[in-house]
Amino acid sequence: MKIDETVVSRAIIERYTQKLLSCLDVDVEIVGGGPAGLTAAHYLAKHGVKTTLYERKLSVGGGMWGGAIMMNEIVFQEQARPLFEEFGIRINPYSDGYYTASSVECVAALTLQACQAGANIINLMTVEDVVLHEDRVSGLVLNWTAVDIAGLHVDPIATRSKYVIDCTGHDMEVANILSCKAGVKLVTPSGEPVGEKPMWADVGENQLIGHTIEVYPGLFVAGMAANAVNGGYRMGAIFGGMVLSGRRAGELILKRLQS
Ligand code: 48F
Repeated sequence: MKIDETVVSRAIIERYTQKLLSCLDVDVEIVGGGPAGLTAAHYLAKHGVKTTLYERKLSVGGGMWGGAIMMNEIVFQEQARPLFEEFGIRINPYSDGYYTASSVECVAALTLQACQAGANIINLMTVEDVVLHEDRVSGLVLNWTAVDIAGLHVDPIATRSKYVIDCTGHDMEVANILSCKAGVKLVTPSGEPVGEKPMWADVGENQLIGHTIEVYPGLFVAGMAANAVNGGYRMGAIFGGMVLSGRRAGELILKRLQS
């Protein structure tokens, strides 16, 4: 077979354009492709929910790749074991109730499962704002990360969705944008993004499910963003809570969509 360069180019342009067009109006948009976002994307897509995940960087995985201090092993606790097993990850018991796994294998497995469940993952795209219609988050405002990094004055595009999940980690970017730009009150102790407390892994992990909530109509928070928005403790290098929180956000939204 003779390879025609223009066919290759056309295939990429056409297929990407089709994909992006199909993301303009969806059920759920997830901002951030760390462990929480990927788990939520997998859960929702698996249940037939039209889901898009936007990731600013070239690669999804967020803080998972580096384990802790760049040692690429992650630790999780007993409660999260069934989820890691469901993703097909090989897990190693460490000591009573603690498990380890390769961080690289975890990112690969979560990403593959989310894609194969039917979630659309759009990397290299930065969420720079939300669409706010009648006191409800109703979509996202997107621009290429390259435009953002270059500081170019180029207008963004906007999408529509029924729910958005802020999975942007410690920076809780979507909640911050909403609070700063719209000045609205969030369902947090202060009405604003509170900011995370110092490290207390046990308490932080236990707070996470309770902090995985709808903080404003149409906007859920999950993963580290959930603890950050609600003033929870950071839990450092343990990842069980991240996947459990991502799944929890998926469960809450699925219930809403079904009711
Ligand atoms: O930080 P990240 O991995 O968040 P997470 O899923 O997991 C937290 C853990 O990695 C770790 C921890 C464990 O105890 O505390 O920190 O809550 O992933 C967040 C992702 O969001 C992307 C960012 O590049 C990262 O991959 N992101 C952040 N802001 C934006 C964004 C944005 N405005 N638009 C698109 N992506």
